[in-house]
Amino acid sequence: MIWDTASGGLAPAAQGRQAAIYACGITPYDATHLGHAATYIAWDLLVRAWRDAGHDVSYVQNVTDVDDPLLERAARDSQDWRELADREIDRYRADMTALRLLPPDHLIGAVEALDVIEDFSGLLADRGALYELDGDVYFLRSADTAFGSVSRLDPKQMITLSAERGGDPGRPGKKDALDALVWLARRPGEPAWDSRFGPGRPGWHVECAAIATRYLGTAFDVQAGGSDLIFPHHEMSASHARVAFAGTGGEVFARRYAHAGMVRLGGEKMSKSLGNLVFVSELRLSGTDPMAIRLSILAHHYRTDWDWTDEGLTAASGRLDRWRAAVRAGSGGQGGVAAGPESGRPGSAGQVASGERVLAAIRERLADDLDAPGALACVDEWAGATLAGPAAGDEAGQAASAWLVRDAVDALLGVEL
Ligand code: 5CA
Ligand code: ZN
Repeated sequence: MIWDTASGGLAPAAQGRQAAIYACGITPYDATHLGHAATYIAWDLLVRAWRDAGHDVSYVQNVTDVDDPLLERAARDSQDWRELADREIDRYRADMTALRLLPPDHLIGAVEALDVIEDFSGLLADRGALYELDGDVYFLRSADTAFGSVSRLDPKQMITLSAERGGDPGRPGKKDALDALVWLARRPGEPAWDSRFGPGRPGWHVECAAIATRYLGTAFDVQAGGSDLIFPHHEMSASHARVAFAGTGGEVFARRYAHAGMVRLGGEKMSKSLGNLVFVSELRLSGTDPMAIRLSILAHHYRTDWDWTDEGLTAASGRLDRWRAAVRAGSGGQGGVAAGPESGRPGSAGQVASGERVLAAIRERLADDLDAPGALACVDEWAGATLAGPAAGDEAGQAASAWLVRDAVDALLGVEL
């Protein structure tokens, strides 16, 4: 079960054997910070839980590799916007690999998907849901009777959030303050591509609506992002898709909308625009074990807002040391697959059961809205008991248990012990 923002309750994350998730990706104008890492680790837990449960998982992420903040940063630093994006995408991939996130099946940049976005926008035009304003093209939100069903906010709140998060509710000439930009006509000094709407570049929401539906189909299981994307971004993407695929019958866009809480620094949301950032790459360079970073994040439930602190990282390092010590102690100092229980030293029922209990408990906690803190507590309990001393005469059983816990923590929580 996962919390679904649109229905305001817990709901099964997948419907059948196939399970598909679209997670909004980065805008690559600065390095990956702990807030990004926390959000992507949440979806990584879902993907791991799905795989463990036997689903065929499709995982798609975009990269907003042309957008205002990227172009503004490139202009500020007098660098080529493509070079900036490429460098930050590489850094993002390296950070995610170090934190042991399973890569998406597709990581699609807006620029490489321009034809996909144009095709999708064409569907909106065919339905009469677009209009032009000084060469720019807007989506008529009145074309969608279900507009508002993701965020369930009232129009006043929507207008406030739209103004804060890249929208232009006050632009004169718009038919409705909440109509969203689908195609931005060429601006001097900015990149532009030819299209049926003239030279320009795509809007943000249509980018995700088009990429998600092209790679996952008209309907898929989960649309995921931080809670700052609930409105306008996820509302608009869903709305675009509902209009584009109206009349096709059946469900359109995501069945569930999953949102992660915001990671703060010093009480304020960690954000590129505020500049109060802790970068994953800098922590790694300073010698911090990526598994300690991952454990610091997993100590918080993904839906809560929380503060990144040095104390949290120190506590996670201590936990990592304890777990590793317990695996060493439990396995008699001979960890490693070759010497594992498969090599003909089956453990006794009692100790194996204790490993199996930990595995079952982690599975059960993750199935309950990705309760990582609950899963960590189960492993803590096992580590405490193991470090307290082996059951007399049961070293083989304890070793089997230790290997099972090590593998479960690796596969389900993504933490290498
Ligand atoms: N490219 C768009 C999505 S299509 C974008 O929002 N990019 S981003 O780089 O700004 O953010 C990438 C992801 O990190 C988004 O899901 C966003 O909600 C999430 N995020 C950003 N800041 C934080 C934060 N402080 N805490 C948690 N998640 C965050
Ligand atoms: Zn997105």
